[in-house]
Formats: sequence, structure tokens, C-alpha cells
Amino acid sequence: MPIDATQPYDDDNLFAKILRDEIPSKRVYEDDYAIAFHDIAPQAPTHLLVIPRGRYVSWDDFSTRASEAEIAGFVRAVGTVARAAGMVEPGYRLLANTGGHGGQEVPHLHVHIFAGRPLGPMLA
Ligand code: IU
Repeated sequence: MPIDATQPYDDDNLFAKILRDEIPSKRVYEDDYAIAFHDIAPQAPTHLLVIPRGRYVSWDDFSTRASEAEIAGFVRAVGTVARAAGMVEPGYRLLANTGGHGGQEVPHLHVHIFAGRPLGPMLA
């Protein structure tokens, strides 16, 4: 069920629980600003999710409320994860579904990283 991107942050959302290690995940990266783990239902040979440690519902929430350090840290973490996984060539795709029409289902900002095959012009 897609979420309302303007809802208040819910500390019991799935990714909040993954951040607190209350739910297991296949973590591939962590630093002061972000963690990254494998998506449970991969849509490409490599499908990772990168989430900020901060309590942000959506891209909109993050980009309006996060500090410059959090924004820089998160953006660098996404790049670091992709680079460490050897994806820079032949390439990868980033996706941040936002709100209902964006198809966002988990109310904690996450950036998908897809790689491992030619992805075509768009993922619908
Ligand atoms: P979305 O952008 O909110 O639609 O993406 C949510 C993703 O979270 C989706 O790709 C799911 O496969 C993924 N996911 C997960 O990794 N672990 C889970 O327990 C659940 C969803 I539920």
C-alpha cells in the first residue's frame, strides 16, 4: 500500500526496525549517516537499499529537514555503496519512490540501487 509522503515519522516502520537491528537484513555498508542492505525481493541481479540513519519519511522530508551534513553524508554513502560493489561500470540506476503516485511503500526514505544487467530506458 503506497504511503502518504507527508505523514509523521513512524518509529515502528520496517526500516526503523532494520536500523535498530530488531529485524535482520543483509547489510552491506554502514557509516554515521546511512546503512545499505539487500532488498528482500530483488528486481535486478543486484538490488540494494540505502537509508539514512535519521528519521525521515521520504525524499521530500529529507531534502527539506535534513542538515547539510546529513544530506552530504547520505549522498556520499549511496555513491560509496555503488562504487564498492563495482557498479560504476557497467553502470547502475538510483530510484527514490516518493509518496502514493511514486509507489513508496515503506515510510522511511530509501534509495534503491539496481545493477547487474542492462536496465532499459525505465523501470515501471
Ligand atoms: P518502495 O520504494 O517503498 O516501494 O520500496 C520498498 C522496498 O522494500 C521494496 O523493494 C521491497 O522489496 C523492500 N522490502 C525489503 O527489502 N524488506 C522487507 O521486509 C519488505 C520490503 I515488507
